[in-house]
Amino acid sequence: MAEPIRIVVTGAAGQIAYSLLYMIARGEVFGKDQPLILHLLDIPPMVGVLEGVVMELADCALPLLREVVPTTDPLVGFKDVSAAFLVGAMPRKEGMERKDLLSANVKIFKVQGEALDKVAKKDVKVLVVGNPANTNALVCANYAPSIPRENFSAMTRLDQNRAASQIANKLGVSINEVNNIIIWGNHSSTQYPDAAQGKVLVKGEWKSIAEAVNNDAYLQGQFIETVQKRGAAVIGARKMSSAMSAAKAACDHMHDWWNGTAPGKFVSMGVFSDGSYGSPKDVVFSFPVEIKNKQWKIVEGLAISEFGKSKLNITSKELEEEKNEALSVLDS
Ligand code: NAX
Repeated sequence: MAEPIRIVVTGAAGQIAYSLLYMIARGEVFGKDQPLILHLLDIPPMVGVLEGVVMELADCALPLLREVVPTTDPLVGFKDVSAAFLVGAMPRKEGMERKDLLSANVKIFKVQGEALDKVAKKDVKVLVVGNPANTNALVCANYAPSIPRENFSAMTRLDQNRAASQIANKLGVSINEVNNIIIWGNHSSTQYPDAAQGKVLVKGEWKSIAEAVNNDAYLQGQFIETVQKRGAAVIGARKMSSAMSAAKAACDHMHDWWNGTAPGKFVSMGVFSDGSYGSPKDVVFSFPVEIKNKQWKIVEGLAISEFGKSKLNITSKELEEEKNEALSVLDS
């Protein structure tokens, strides 16, 4: 069997981590023959809860899990890690403005970027889940200059999974018969879920989703709104934000980054923009990507409709604003 690799989950005492840690430790991301050492990072008030999580992981009796390292010190949490799930973040509290949330999180991701820079493996793969995920990933990467910035990404896979599930349901097919739906831009309500490029398997043949659904009003209206507002709908029903589905999406994201995508298939990831599709450069923007040898590549040459372009402009503008706000917090 291979040597164990070290994986860190931050926000390890929180609700997403509660599902995520189990999925990782079962081998669903790095493979069923890859032993793991899990680092659990949270903040000092959560030490007691963290102890409970450590006990439960032990009680799961998982053969791949060689060691668990609970800590509140980022320099211990990030030491020698090969992959990092940055889930922990300051939650939005009542009366808090978006700016206040951004400001609190920018500071957290600065500290974590610096710690990754100092002690993580230089080829570490970093997935930011904590919101505002795209801008947090940008900040984190900027404070880890010795790690290539291609190694930092933000999660829009939950949005992609939500979108695929809507389409599968609409067409009465199973989820693995729906491919290549794209989430463009920010993981926020300005994101553009784009099913037009997607494919669906109908009677043994891959067809365009636009053709199979044959209802532009739905694809440009209800479908987009449902995906954009799904997080709020879950909170409305559960009184807590998405956790199980967020953990599954984080696993899907890292799994595909680690193992690659099948030929002809692409997935959405928030990555550093090179200006593709008219997006602003140097923000973390969700694109369709193909992955080979743990390297992602933006899928180029897709046709974007006028409707799509207007949606891309909205989310681009928001990401630029967030970036400027983050920079002003860091300068102050
Ligand atoms: P919880 O509040 O249950 O857990 C967050 C945990 O992070 C807490 O245990 C807290 O103590 C810890 N934490 C706070 N600051 C920390 C720091 N500096 N270092 C380490 N740990 C720290 O939130 P949960 O429901 O698990 O959600 C976590 C984050 O995911 C939130 O920011 C949330 O907005 C974001 N989400 C992102 C999604 C995405 O698709 N990108 C979807 C799901 C989720 O809403």
